[in-house]
Amino acid sequence: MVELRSDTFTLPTESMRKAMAIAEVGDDVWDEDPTIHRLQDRAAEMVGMEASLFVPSGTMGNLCALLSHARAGDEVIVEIDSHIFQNEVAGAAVVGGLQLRPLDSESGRLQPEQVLGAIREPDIHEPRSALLCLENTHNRKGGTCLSPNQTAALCAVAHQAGLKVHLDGARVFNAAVAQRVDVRELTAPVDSVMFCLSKGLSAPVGSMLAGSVDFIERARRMRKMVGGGMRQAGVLAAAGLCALTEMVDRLTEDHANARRLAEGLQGLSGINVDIGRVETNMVFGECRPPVTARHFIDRCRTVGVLLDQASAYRWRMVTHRGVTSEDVDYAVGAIRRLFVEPSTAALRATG
Ligand code: TLP
Repeated sequence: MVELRSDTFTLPTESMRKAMAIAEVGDDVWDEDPTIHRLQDRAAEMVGMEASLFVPSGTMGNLCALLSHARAGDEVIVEIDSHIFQNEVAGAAVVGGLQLRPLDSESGRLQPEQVLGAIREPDIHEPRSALLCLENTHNRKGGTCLSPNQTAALCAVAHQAGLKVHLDGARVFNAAVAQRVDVRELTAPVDSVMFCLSKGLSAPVGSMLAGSVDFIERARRMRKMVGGGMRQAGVLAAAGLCALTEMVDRLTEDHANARRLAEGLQGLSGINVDIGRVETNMVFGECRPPVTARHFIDRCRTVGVLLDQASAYRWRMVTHRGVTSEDVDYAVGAIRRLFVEPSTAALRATG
């Protein structure tokens, strides 16, 4: 099977398994796990922040960030297709009493004027604008990148009006590697950043939330509140340390494979590939009605290619360490054959 559903399917490396086996551990709720301390120090340094916190998932990292920056009744500006708005089970509203204000964008890049227009003046009738959330890379808009300049311009507008900025940087290392910039150029202007160890970086579990010492102190309480205080989790942090030291540079391979995949799938009569948005490790595309994404995905599974559904007609493929360029060539060949075989005439007939 060629696993293109998500980079969350990456398996831990040999060196991670070894590091996990010998990790020194302690009770992290008591802040006494030495391996977690090492990971938190290293992560904070890499993204240029004062401190960081190991959290079980990206979703919990984002939630702790929102709860630490804003209070019930506040408004949080988000991009309409952001993970926080679309894929986090309304946690900000349920747990935090926060109102999310979604703004649409072309390819996931909010414009500073648009953000400025959404920031509220103090008014007794209105919620307080407290926080702007960015997402880099932007998942549902295609794995697209915000540049250092775009990030800085958006932060300037928010900061000027007294808002904080949180970056959902689940794949911020993909963004940095793709743009050949130090990740700090993408994180320096924001007040907090969450990034995932468990996606392209291949660790089995965990994400990091980074920011100022004060912010991380609040986030630590929030993590405990939502049940994310873990005990001897240094076994997981050990894998996270390997992820940060050994897995960042190789992300370029995933990006090259995504491009190879997108180019290979171009020109088929039944699907459109969003080739213009392939900037990192994701390839999105659309089926032409009446063929639905579900139908296409089911057919691909029969030839050993697994992909993910994004909406009724849209699908997503994600490259990662578990997918080689040979796997990509196999997937392209197998999918192309689907469009010409008589048994899959339904796909062909849509051209
Ligand atoms: N994304 C997952 C799914 O939830 C969609 C994936 O397969 O891509 N921010 C962004 C931008 C994400 O893409 C994700 C996960 C998260 C946050 C949440 O991370 P986890 O899964 O660790 O809670």
